[in-house]
Amino acid sequence: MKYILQIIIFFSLSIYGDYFDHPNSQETINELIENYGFDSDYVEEVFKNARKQQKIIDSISSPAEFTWTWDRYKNLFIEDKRIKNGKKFIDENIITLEKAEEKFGVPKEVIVAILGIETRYGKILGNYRVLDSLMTLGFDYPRRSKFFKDELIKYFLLTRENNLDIYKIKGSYAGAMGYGQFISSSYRAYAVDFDGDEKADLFNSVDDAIGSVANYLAVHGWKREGNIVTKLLVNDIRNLYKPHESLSNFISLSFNEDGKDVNFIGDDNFIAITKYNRSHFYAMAVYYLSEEFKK
Ligand SMILES: [Ca+2]
Repeated sequence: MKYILQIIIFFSLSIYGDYFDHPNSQETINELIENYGFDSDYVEEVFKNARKQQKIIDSISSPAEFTWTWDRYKNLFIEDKRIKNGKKFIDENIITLEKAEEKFGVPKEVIVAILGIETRYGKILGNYRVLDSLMTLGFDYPRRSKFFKDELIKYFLLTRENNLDIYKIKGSYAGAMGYGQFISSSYRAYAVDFDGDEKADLFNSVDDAIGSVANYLAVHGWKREGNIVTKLLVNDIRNLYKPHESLSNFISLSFNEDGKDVNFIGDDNFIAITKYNRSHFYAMAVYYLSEEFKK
């Protein structure tokens, strides 16, 4: 009897532990109804159907980019299968990739490296309902609550504008979606239609995904023909970058590779990649993977 009671309590909590009555959600609920014109019954239903997922909070608290060593991170992303599938992806999408390279100035290898690192070229789009991720992080993760509450509002808008099912879309623990793992605000701002059907669809259109990644980088400072990183053979930036070249943005980087410190200069295009994901590990992995495709 006691055991059955525990089961009943467990299921009650998981069914009724919704976000409509959550003490932190009221302001966002009002904003959606009053500022953005969503129907109050619809908002209530959506908030009641969202689920808190502890795994989401656990995952965001220890991201690989900031807890792993560079060697471990690099080995995860720069490996044979991902390289082989990336080359295959380039062959299969060469016309679209060349069109994107021409229009946005971003090399095809870089676009494909990002898609490969984000989702294995669209194979793994994430297992969390975006709705649950944004509610959990918006209302139960105080450290970044403002950011994720804002993304939740953008998610409501995105699903309305693009006629998407707000309950069904899945993504990363942080609410990133589709081939290139765009969060809602990025999707609305930088996704482009690149296959000509007048809709930016980052879930089903490979062409739109390719164009949107390139557009994102172009908007965030990518320079056509620019550098990503330069490996330093001497540990002295001044020998390479003379004052007359000071117009270029760059950052100095140091990575421990196989027990040795290796120094690089990260140039404008490295910085542009960090706007996609602010981790230096991430940007360096994109660079390494893109170079593998050229071999
Ligand atoms: Ca399209």
